[in-house]
Amino acid sequence: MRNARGRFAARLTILLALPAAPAFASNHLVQIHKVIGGVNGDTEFQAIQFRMREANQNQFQHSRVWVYDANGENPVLIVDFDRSVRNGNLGDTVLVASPRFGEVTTPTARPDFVMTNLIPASYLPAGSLTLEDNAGTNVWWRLSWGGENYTGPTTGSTANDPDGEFGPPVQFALPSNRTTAIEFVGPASAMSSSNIQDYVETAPTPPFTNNAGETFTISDCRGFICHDMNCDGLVNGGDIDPFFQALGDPAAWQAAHPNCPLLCVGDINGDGRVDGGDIDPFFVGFGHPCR
Ligand SMILES: [Ca+2]
Ligand SMILES: [Ca+2]
Ligand SMILES: [Ca+2]
Repeated sequence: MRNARGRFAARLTILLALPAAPAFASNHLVQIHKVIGGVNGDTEFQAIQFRMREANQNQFQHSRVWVYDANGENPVLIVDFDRSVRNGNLGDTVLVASPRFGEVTTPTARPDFVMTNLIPASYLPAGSLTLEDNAGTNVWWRLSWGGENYTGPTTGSTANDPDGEFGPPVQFALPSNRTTAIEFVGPASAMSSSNIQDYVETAPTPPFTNNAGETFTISDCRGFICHDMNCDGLVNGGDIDPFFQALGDPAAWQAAHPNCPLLCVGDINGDGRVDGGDIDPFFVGFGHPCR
C-alpha cells in the first residue's frame, strides 16, 4: 500500500512538472521558412524547409503539405508526414526535398522527408503551398505566390497569423530559374503578417538545413569540373594560381571568372566552404573528381 501510494505520488509529481499541454497537436506553430521550386530551370530539384516557432513542435505526423494551382484548386499532396522528428526546439527546421535535390547541393542533402509528389511546373508561376492537419480542417501556414495571377484562398489558422489572412500573395513566381529560393524574413518566433511583406527572394545559392542542423548549400555543379578553378574545362597547372586567388580574395576571383561557381570547382572536400581545408585535398586529388 505504501509503495503504491509512493508510486502514485511520484507520477503526480511528474505530471505536475510537465508543461501545460498545447491546445492541439503539437506541430502547428511552424513556419514555411524557405522554398525552392527548381534549380537553373530544372524543376526536379525542389525543397521546402519548415521552422518551429516554439518548442515542442516536432510532431509532424499530424500534418501534411499540399500545393494548389493558380486558382487554389487541384491540390497535389507533397508529403504526408509519417513520423515525428527528433529535435523540437524553437528555430529547429525540417527539410522536405525532392528525390534528386541532393544532386544540386554541397554537401549532398540529407532531407528529413522526401517529397511524394513534386510541385508541378505549371503551379510555379502562381499557386499556394500549405501545411495542414491530417484532416484538412486547419491550414496552419500558407504561402501563396504569383501576385494577381493567384486567385485562390489566402486564409489559414489564426494560430500563426493574428487575422488568419496570409495574403496578399508575393508578387513573383516561386523561384526555379536560377539558384535562388523564397524565404520568410522574420525571426523564428514570428507569426505571419502577409506573404507579400514576409517573404523575399534569397541571394543565389542559399543554404537549406535539416532537423539535425546539417546545412546544404544550393550549388548546381552540373557541367563544371572540380579543381577547374578557371573554368576552362581542363584541370591542369593553370588552375593553381586561380585556386589561391579564390582562397585569398574570393571577390577578385569571382570577378575574373564570372560564370564559374566557386563551390563547384573549389570546394574540394565537399564541406560547403572554400577555405584552407581544401588546400591539401586540392593537391592530393588533383585531376580526380572531388566528391
Ligand atoms: Ca495576416
Ligand atoms: Ca582549368
Ligand atoms: Ca571545402
